[in-house]
Amino acid sequence: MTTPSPTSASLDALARDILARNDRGGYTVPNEKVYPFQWNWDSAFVAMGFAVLDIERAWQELETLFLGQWDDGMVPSIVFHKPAANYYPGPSAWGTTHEPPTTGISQPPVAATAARVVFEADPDRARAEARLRALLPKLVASHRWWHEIRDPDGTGLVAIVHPWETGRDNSPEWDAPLAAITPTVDVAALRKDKTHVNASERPTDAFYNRVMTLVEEAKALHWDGKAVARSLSLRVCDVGVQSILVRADHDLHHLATLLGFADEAAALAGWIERSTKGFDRLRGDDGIWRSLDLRSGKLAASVSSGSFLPLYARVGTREDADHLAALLDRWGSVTSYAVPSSDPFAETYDPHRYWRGPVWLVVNRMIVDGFATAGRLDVADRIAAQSRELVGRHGFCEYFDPRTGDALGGRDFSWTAAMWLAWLARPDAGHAVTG
Ligand code: 9WN
Repeated sequence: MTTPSPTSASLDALARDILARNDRGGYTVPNEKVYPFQWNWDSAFVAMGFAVLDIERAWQELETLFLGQWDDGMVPSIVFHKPAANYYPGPSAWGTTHEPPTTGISQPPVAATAARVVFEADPDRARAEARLRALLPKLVASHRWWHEIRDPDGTGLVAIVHPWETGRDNSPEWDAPLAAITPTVDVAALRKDKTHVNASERPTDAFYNRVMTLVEEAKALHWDGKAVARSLSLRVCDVGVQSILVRADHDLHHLATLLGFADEAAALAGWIERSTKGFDRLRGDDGIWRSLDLRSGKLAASVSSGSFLPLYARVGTREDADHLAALLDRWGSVTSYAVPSSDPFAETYDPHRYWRGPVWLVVNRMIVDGFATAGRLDVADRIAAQSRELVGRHGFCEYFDPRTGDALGGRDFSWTAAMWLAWLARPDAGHAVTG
């Protein structure tokens, strides 16, 4: 006897239930066991999910995230609103001074794009304008932080100084930059993640020792933004963060113009122009965009799901989209589900280990937007159909095996549920995340 596949309505109900269970009152934890705090880009995607359920709650998700914003504009990767013992590195490992406690690094800036989604979904125009008016200066400050503190020489390429800032933590793109670091700490025994998730699906101890070495370096600089940007042992332009930022610049520019924030709109227009040109330096000889090690000057040896994101940033032409579609077809000859987080033909590929192979639906959401906008609706539809099938067959897990679709990582995951509600359950909602 075969198990009947769940209906769209029952998946909707499950997704709503996951968000309700992971709601901590004003913010949502990505997963109650593995990640018990508020994460930056998770919350932005979750706000898109709430936008179809409860607009008030969607605004709150973003507002609560910005309670963690630093004076220099940075929005941290994690806000530790309440203590929880089951995560390492928790507040004490970071040595930062903000209240509520936070990490000292950021994450892909999806928040402005999410704010546009929530704003456009809000049926109460007066409320929407009031909420956005309050949030907009904070969003602009966070973009200024990326474009100025993280690009101190105005090159048009923003730097990440820690792999966790990319959100694609252990992607093979960071292998070479990380290999240049001599670990000064051994944190293997402090890790909690391996008690919740199979160790073969998580980053290695060697990775953790190096990334925590970077945290120690930043602590010694008292987390001074400019000093951190210039002198940490890792400095990379992640094609993913660069793309997500430029896309969010476009969304924020649209919102600033709409609400009459003229100076902010002008600043955003300047950043968009400069950063769009920056993408030229990220192209490999084969025309595919890659991350760039800003210390060694070398492009990443491997191609990742991040390489598709310039289309989401509205960078590139139809020809670029065709070229990337052909690459995806090649990857599809050895996988069943798009988009593997890393090149399945590379030696570094691992279909189970986190960002070295598995499929993540939030990244698929952005890649679909990019292909559709560049005119490749066929590719966008195919990725969306495969994403729908992943959830229907394997549930709302953190990430999926690109060959079998098997559920990996944490279960009952907030952003996977949000992507169902905001995107996959609504095939009529269009392909683009925003306008
Ligand atoms: C470190 C919460 C986060 C995501 C990241 C994902 C993972 C954390 C970890 O979980 O990172 O920030 O401990 O592994 O890589 O993208 O935001 O879901």
